[in-house]
Amino acid sequence: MAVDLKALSEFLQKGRAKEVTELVQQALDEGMSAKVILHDGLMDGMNIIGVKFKNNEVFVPEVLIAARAMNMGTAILKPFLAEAGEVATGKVILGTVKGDLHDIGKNLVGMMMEGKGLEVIDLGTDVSADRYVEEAIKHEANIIACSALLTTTMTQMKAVVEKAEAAGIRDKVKIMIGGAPVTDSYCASIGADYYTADASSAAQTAVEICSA
Ligand code: B1M
Repeated sequence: MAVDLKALSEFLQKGRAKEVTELVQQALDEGMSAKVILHDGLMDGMNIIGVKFKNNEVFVPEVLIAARAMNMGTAILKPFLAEAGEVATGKVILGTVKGDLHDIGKNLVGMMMEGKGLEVIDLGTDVSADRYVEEAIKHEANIIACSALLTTTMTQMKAVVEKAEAAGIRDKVKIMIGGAPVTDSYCASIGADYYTADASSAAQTAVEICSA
């Protein structure tokens, strides 16, 4: 019987990692597209958790176990999320900004970029502006990519732009930003180079930067 993506979403909401990974694998085995599994199963579940979290119907521990199940599910999808098409070369320093521990969106951005052939140096979460810049210099990166999920931490992106300027690398590195509270106008206001709304367009933009 075909995998029920609603069931996948519900297992994710309950943080049932074992069932989530089994259903993701089964859906792939049945030939379902990785994008459909991601959007209609895993992300659907995480969106529902987000609404419940906001309404105080679930709390941090439940969200954490759901996030763990999400990361385990997306890890299985990783090789299949790579879109066919152009393959680019270039280096990206990726991380979630200082004070911010949300990593699911950032991980998706990394997977999509790797799928396009880019080398991604993932610094993880809670990354200081200094660290982004140090690593960009060390690896001679083409791009610094910053993710933020909190209105209180997105301001760190401005610090990254300023540190890159102060270190004299601003003309060598493009700064990409994204995450739920981030917008195009915020990007322009802090002097970053590109805002993209989702992981797929982030990867596409990174390819265009590296091919230019
Ligand atoms: Co948090 N949290 N959280 N949380 N959490 C949000 C973000 C929130 C909107 C929930 C809510 O109130 N509805 C709210 C933020 C409110 C605000 O600032 N406006 C919130 C809050 C308040 C908090 C805490 C402060 C709660 C507390 O402790 N009282 C706390 C902060 C901790 C910290 O970071 N210091 C906190 C903690 C957590 C957990 C640890 C429990 C957990 C994170 C676990 C983890 O990531 N490993 C968590 C989660 C899971 C969420 C929600 C439910 C889901 C986020 C997520 O992973 N979404 C979230 C509610 C929501 O978003 N609906 C919420 C799925 C993911 C695929 O989407 O990350 O948006 P997203 O990524 C998207 C795009 O944004 C984009 O691409 C992805 C899609 O393709 N994108 C980029 C992301 N980065 C990009 C970079 C790019 C380009 C695109 O270029 C570089």
